[in-house]
Amino acid sequence: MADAMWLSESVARRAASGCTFSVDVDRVGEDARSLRLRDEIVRRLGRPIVSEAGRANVRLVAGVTSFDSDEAFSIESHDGVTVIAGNTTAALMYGLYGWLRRRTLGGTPTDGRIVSAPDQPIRMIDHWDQIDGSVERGYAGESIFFGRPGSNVHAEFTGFPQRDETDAFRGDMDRVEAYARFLASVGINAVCLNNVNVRGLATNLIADPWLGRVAGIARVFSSFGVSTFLSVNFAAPMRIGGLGTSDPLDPAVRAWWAGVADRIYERIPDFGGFVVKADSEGEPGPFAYGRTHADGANMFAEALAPHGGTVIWRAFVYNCRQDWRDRTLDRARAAYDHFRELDGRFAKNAVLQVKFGPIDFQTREPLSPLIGGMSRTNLIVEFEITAEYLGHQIDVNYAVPQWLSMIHADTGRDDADGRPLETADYLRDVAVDPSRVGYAAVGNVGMDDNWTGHKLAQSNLYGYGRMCWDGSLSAGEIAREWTRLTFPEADGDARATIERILGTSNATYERYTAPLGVGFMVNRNGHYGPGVNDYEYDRWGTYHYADRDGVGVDRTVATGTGYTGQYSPRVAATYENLATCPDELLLFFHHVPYSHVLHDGTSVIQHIYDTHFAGAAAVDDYIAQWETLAGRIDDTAYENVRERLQRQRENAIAWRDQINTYFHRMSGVDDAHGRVIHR
Ligand code: GCW
Repeated sequence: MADAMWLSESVARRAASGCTFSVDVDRVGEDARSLRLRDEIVRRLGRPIVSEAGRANVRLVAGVTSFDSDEAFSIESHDGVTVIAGNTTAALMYGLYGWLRRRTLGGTPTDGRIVSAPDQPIRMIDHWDQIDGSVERGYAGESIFFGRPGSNVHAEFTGFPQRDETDAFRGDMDRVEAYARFLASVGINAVCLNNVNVRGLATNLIADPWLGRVAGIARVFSSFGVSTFLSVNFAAPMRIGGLGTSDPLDPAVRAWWAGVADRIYERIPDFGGFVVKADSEGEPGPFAYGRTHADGANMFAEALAPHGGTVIWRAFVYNCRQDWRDRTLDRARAAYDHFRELDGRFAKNAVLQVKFGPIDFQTREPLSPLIGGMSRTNLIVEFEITAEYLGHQIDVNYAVPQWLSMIHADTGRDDADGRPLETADYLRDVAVDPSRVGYAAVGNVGMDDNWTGHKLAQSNLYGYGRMCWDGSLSAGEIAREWTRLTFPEADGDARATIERILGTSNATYERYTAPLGVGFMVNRNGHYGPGVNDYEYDRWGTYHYADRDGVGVDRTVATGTGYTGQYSPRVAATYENLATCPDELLLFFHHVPYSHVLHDGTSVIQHIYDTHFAGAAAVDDYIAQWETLAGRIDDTAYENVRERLQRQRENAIAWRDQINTYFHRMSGVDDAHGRVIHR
């Protein structure tokens, strides 16, 4: 039986104990959702629903507020009666979970009113799940949606053998339902089921017979207010449609996609739309026909528009056949170079999805210059919850501090009153359709008992959802909430220990891995563990250029690749100038000698040694702190993290020693404190 994530049934029941509910959703015609809402109260909370509101002490009322948002809710309590109100049943679901969370955290005033509305209209999880049951960059077991044809994994979870070899679906709808509940409970409202690399039979998910199975999953999500998207293959008209071209301006191709969309919406009336990775890392796209990304995106937009659907077009486009010998090439420039000139040319129901940084979800990157560079385009900022570059859910890494720093970063643009716009507000400012902007993140769950492999990695999924809803929360507040909801049995000290580990974990990981924003010194392909030169002479465009004198990538306008020039003058000046460039991004923007002195007075080489020793030592400290929790938290969670911390320790030592030795050999400079650096 799978482990519960936050707000387990027993915790939720405790929060609702003694309450009687009434549900008034008559003015909202969303039957599946109101059934679900009632079911959540009766079955999950074990509480009765009474027909007369006057006899209930918790009253859920839809359709009576004047909120702008159909997802906003209010919770108002007076004299022992609580009214949860919103425009729609989905809003009531958020309200119910918000109320349960507040009750559990001890934050519900007995008298008073709170109103809560989401910061971002699109709050999405992208799955990189494949129909053979594997998950690209997944570290928590097989896909919760798809199962390997022919494997008995499928039979084990459904209780019946697969009907035929082409049935790629796992069919474990209890798991899907539990997942949908977790997502709804933190306010996620969209999910894409399959990997953006749409290979082989996955191309067929948009058509019968598989579409029917997709619809079954979509119905569960929809009942929780979550709409379903599919990733599609740009070349599908040729691969499965029998056409001789996939040219986005060809009328037959457009008609084919329109037909696909029509059939999907017959089955899934609230289908979200398509996610497309095109002309990226070998995936097909409009370039084959001399067309632009806007031509490609707008073709899908046209097919989806009659149904209210959205196409999400990824901006992760770069030359992955780069020649390392050519130092003028710079992968960081790619997204801006490709998409800036297309600003204003995307349809109203098209959204450009931009990774938060210009490279690829590294431990430290600046905000992508496209976020700030566009002025008339719907944008989604993309994050990666699955810990591809952040320790594979073996190393503890609560990444919320990093993501928050991205949504609060200065985009370099100003609002009408001349105040700098942070990411969240900027998205609204440049939207063509303000209901079509937001955040997406690659999910981190799988079939592992605890969903995320590392118990503490659940905090990232939770934290991402909370951040999408309320960007004003701090990383510490989110960690506190998650710890309390997840370890209800733990005493205050135990919880403080867990929060301390979470709160420092992202910085710790950064310390023992690649220094000062240089990035990508990872093991080739797998991306776990050190591989200082694994990408140095390769085609992927991610280099550190270390030599005997110095290290880093010169991305300045004055002497480098000119990348800094993609930012607005204010932001560009900060990065261009060695004196103002933040130390943590120094090697991202500049090639400097090892003797270069950082703002804290340490040289670059000494900083590398210091942080690598400190990072590895912090892991020993985590182990000692964790061991104090034995018997004070759930045993399974305790053992899971204890085991992962041992593996993290090995990883941290490998990083520390390889990085320190590499830079010692390169620079010939000894550690000022005489610690062991292997020769
Ligand atoms: O970081 C890279 C990953 C690929 C991924 C790609 C992307 C889905 O290594 O596995 O492919 O990003 O975002 O498209």
